[in-house]
Amino acid sequence: MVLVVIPTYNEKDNLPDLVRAVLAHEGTRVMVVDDQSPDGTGQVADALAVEFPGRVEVMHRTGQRGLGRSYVDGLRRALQSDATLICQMDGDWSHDPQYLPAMIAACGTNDVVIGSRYLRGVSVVNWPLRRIILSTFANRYIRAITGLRPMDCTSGYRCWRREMLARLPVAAMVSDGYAFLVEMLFEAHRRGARVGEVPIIFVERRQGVSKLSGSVIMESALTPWRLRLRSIGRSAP
Ligand SMILES: Nc1nc2c(ncn2[C@@H]2O[C@H](COP(=O)(O)OP(=O)(O)OP(=O)(O)O)[C@@H](O)[C@H]2O)c(=O)[nH]1
Ligand SMILES: [Mg+2]
Repeated sequence: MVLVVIPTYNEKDNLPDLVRAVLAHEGTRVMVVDDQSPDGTGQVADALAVEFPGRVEVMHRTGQRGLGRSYVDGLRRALQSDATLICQMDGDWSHDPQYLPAMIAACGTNDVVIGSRYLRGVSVVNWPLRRIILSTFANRYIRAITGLRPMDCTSGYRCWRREMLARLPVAAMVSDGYAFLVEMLFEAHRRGARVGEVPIIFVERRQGVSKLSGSVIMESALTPWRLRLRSIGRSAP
């Protein structure tokens, strides 16, 4: 069974079609991790759970909201299920479910597979030039400082082999946003994970608003250095 974890914050217009598109692939289930979205995404997700019994689960988070925290909670709960593969995907259609079969197949020879925007040049649609430059620069920067090899270390579209994910100290991770994604990959790399990449075409969100903020960018700039120091300080368990 493949469990797809989708963190959501104000994605009510995107979620129903997205969940249906994921579930169209045999052997998949969905876990929506909602942070009490003011737009009622949580209720939309509950309705989907009723519509697809046993295939859609909803986690309603309370307390401090955040993408990294939602991943921590969602992935830990996912590890309690019997899923053999655990995927993470944004809820805004930037990560098209059509790529799931290729990513799942690539998990045959990899411990984690990234849905990558930068394998064949830049495959991003509807991003302003400055955001493309920021993202490609960020990836070069991350590779240079951390020693990670993938072309897209900040993609949130990933498929993990359960055993690999279970070895990561997910609960101990402190960063949020993109930095959290880099930290996960870094911890996997330190543990000898085979990291694969599958090309995707990333399309900027159709509806809703972006949550990219200055503090997210600042955290992303500092995290690679923190990870590098960590790898000098101690070896991975
Ligand atoms: N649970 C939860 N999900 C979040 C939070 N912030 C963002 N998300 C979700 O995480 C995914 C990625 O967030 P986005 O806002 O799309 O981030 P982005 O892709 O960098 O920015 P966009 O340009 O808006 O697409 C989406 O599914 C969001 O709904 C949060 O605080 N909590
Ligand atoms: Mg997005």
